[in-house]
This record gives sequence, C-alpha cells and structure tokens, in this order.
Amino acid sequence: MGIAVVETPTKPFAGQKPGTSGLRKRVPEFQQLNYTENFVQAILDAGLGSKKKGAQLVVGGDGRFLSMEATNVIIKVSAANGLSRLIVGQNGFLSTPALSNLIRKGHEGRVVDGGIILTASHNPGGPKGDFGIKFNCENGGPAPDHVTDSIYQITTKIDKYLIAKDLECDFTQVGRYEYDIDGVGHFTVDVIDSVTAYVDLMKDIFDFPKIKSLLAGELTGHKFRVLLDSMHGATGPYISTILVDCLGADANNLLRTVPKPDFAGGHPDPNLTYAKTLVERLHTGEHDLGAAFDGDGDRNMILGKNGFFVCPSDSLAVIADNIDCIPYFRTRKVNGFARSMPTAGAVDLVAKSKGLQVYETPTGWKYFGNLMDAGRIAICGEESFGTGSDHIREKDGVWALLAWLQILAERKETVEEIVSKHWQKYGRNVFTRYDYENVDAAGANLLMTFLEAQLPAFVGRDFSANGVTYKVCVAVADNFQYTDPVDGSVATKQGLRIVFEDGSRLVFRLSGTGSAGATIRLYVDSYIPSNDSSRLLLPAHELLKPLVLIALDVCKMEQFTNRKAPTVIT
Ligand code: VG1
Ligand code: CO
Repeated sequence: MGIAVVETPTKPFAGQKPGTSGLRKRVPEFQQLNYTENFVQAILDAGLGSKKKGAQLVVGGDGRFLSMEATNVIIKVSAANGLSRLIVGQNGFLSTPALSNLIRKGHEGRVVDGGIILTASHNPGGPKGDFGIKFNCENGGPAPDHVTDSIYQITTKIDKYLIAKDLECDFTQVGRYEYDIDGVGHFTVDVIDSVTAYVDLMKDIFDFPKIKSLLAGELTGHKFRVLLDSMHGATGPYISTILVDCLGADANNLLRTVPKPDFAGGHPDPNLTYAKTLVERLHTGEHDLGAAFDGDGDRNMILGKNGFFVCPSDSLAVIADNIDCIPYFRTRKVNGFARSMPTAGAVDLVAKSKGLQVYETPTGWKYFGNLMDAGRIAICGEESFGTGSDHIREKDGVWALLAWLQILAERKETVEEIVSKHWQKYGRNVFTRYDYENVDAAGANLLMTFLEAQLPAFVGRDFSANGVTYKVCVAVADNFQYTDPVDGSVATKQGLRIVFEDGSRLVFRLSGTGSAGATIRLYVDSYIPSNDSSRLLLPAHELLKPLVLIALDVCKMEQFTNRKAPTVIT
C-alpha cells in the first residue's frame, strides 16, 4: 500500500499575484487554511505544464518563519501531483543564488525542471513579518511574466488541489527518502547539504588562492581586513565556509551569520539605513572592506575603508570594467552588460569603451534571464544592491563580494581608489534613491496617475530649484516600456521617467515586493564629466539636491503621501 492522494476542495484567495519577484504576503495571510496549498498547486500546473508528471524541482529558502511548514506542503503537494523528485536543501534552507545554481547544475545527470524559493528577500520575517514563494524555471531564473501571469490566473479559479497528506519527510536530515504514491508512482526526496555545491561553483569562478593571499597580507605587505554582515539571513553559512574555511578570514569579522527565522527582529536589507551598525563600524577605519547581504543572499552592499559607500550602479560598472580580473570570464566571450532602467548608466559607458552591447531592462532580475540565456550579457545589475553574472540566473551577493576581492587582489588598490579612478576615467553617474515605505496605497496610486497625466506637458519644459537655475529641457517623459530583444515579449508601465537633455533622470515606481500598503521609489541620477574636478568627488546628496527638489515638487510627494521625508535614502 502506498500513500493516498487526497483531492481537497478549495476556494480561490484574492491577490495571489506574483510581483517583482514572487508572491509576498504577511505570514498570517499565508497561514490561512489552504492558502499555501492553492499557490503551490498553481505553480506546479502553470510552471511545469505538460512536464509536470515526472518533473524534478529544487526547493529551499532563506529559513524565515513558516519555511518548514511551506516546505512540507510543497513536498506533499508535489508527490500527489506526480513529480518524480524534489531536491530539498537541508532544513528547507538554500540561499537564492545557491538554489539557482542547483537548478542549472542538474541532479545526478538529469535535467532539473525548476525550483521553488521560499523567501520574501529583504522584507522582515517572523510571525508578523513577510513570507514569500517564488517559482524559478529550468534555466535557474525567476519565472518570466507570462508564467507568473498564468500562475495567477489559476489561483483565481482553483477549486481543488492534490495532496499526499500522510507523507512524512524529515528534511532536517541529509539523505534520500523514497515513497510510493497510490495511483501516481514513485516519489523521491533528496535532502542535500545546502552549502557545498555553491562553494564549489565559487571556487570555479574565482582564484581563491589569490584572494587568500590578499587577505593574509602576502600581496601588499599588510593584512586586508573585511567586515561582513549577513544580517541573520541566508548568506551566513556560505560566507562562513568561504571566507573563514577557504580564504582564512578571521571569524570575528563576520557578523550575524546565524540565519534566524525572524532575522532577530531586523530588516534584512543591506542599505545604509538597515545595515547601520556595519556602516558605523567601518567608520572606525579598522577594516578595508565591508559588505552586507539581504535575507535570501542575492543582494550586496559594498563599503570601503572608513565607510566609503560604493553606489550599486558604480559597483556594477567597476566589476564590468575589471571583468578580466575574474578567471571565469577570461575563458568566455563577453558580449555585453545590462542594467535595470532605474539603475544609473555607469555601466553603459564601460560597455561603450569596450565596444560591447548594453541593455536597459525593467526592474526585476527575471528580465535579465533571456539575455543571459542568449549569450548577450555576461554581467548585469540593479541599483537595489543587486549584482550578478551569467554563472547563475539570480543576482548573487556573495559572488559580488568575491568579485570585488578578486579585483582588489589584482589591482592592489583600495576600494576608494578603484572607484575614484573609475570616475576619473569615465565620469561619474551620481545616483540616489528615496523610498517611501508603507504609504497609503490609494495616495500612492493617485500620485502616479497624477504624475503620468502631466508627463506629455513636461516635454521641452525647463525646471529649476534651490536657487540653482537648472536649465534643462525635458527630452523624454514617459512610462517605460521594454521589448525583450530575444523573444519579443513586451513589458509595459515599468516606471515613469523624466529624462533631461543633459542625461539627468527622475524615475518614479511603485514597489512590487511589498506586502502591505504601497512603497514609492524615487530614483534620481545625473552625470558629472570626468573633467569637472570641482564637483566629481562631492557627496551625491549635494550634487543631486536640485533634482531631488524638482522631483518632489513635480509629483507632489507630500500632498499625496503625507510624508515629509522618505523612510530610506540610498
Ligand atoms: C525590489 C528592487 C528590485 C529587485 C526586487 C527583488 O523590487 O527594486 O530591483 O529586483 O526588489 O529583489 P521593487 O518592485 O520592490 O522595487 V530581492 O533581493 O527582494 O528578491
Ligand atoms: Co533578495
């Protein structure tokens, strides 16, 4: 006798619509009876389609509250739906980049058909925090819009799901677990070590001995000290293994490496606001580099000595410019780079000087997938602390740190020297982002509608602020639309843009990763040519002040949100 499949009647839940990166909701919403089961059933039906019977998926997440329960549901629903195998990270734990790698690697010589990632990334966790579920396809990348659209369509009509209720799998122990499912067939769960395969991948990409010599002081005559903050998110075990065991770093310089279901009450978003302690410690000048990572390990923030902040748009450009320092790229043909639309255009200048292509995509890593699969881009990034390459199909925080360390080992300069020299060569794309988190959704929508209606009238107009006559004409004012050059798919309404004649830009978007209320993101960037030496090294907030004032005024931020100041400034 095998395990019975139970066909369970259910009703649709409103709002199971994946956003920028999967479905993210408050934990109590996920805890409703059948809520998770419905969504998992929809993922299997829409994500796998005709491949569902016999399919293999990787499952894991950042270990946040509800992960164990959700992993259990995925195992039971997958078994009942005729999948042949799940590859599950021990304790349901895998960082987002590690999971993407496991999909791409295949399992025991067989293709893996995709994966399910349990995370709400940089959003807080715990019983009152956020949970999330995301489906990734067989290329290892987040499902594209047409797949998430059909997942959503199914959730609006679902009336039953299949579940092998009595199946018990102890996925806290590494090993193979086999089951017979009545009327369906054989089902296997391979519970694997969460860290090994990812560490092996990093060893293949980078020159570990060289980075080790840098840290030990053998390259420069003085030790290179790092201070790394995993924010109790998923990078802890990976960072500990790679930095301490493989590269010989001092374990005392790794902060918050133990993953916690509630991130110890923190907000696991590596920016200047939420990784404040790291920033403060860097200011003591004892460390040469600081880095922080988000909940699921795909974001990174890089700081130099004394807290020198590397803007993510610059980080992307610097890595792209120094791509030859990284062994992985020396044996591959590099055809281009990409950035999300709100990301400042520093990487564009690098691409131009190298004679490579550059692509401007909508926000969200899913839009890079086709470009990477087609071999069009090697490195890409987002201003939201996301940097990565075609080694996987997710952004990768630990990879970004190692890329920096590899470049530092080759160039034997400080972080600040490398960035300043970059600006001296290419000029500086100054960038800032204002986040207004959890504002009233109605007000946020009104702001966007109001602003969009004004855009046509902005074309050709001058704006000035703060006593500075900002004599610029608006050249482009629109709602960004993207046509994927590989499959021709079109993404509309990706953010309101006001582009000035000197290249300065204002971008307004509503976040698609929040779980409650709305978050307005305002992005501002401008270009300082390399010969403008009096301004080149000034703080970003000073350089961008007039543009920020113009932005806040044109969108009537305070009127629509009742907020005098943003929650986070990057
Ligand atoms: C945000 C960022 C976006 C990123 C996304 C997922 O989306 O702006 O660049 O790809 O989060 O990152 P939004 O829609 O809130 O602006 V992760 O690390 O949270 O999965
Ligand atoms: Co993340």
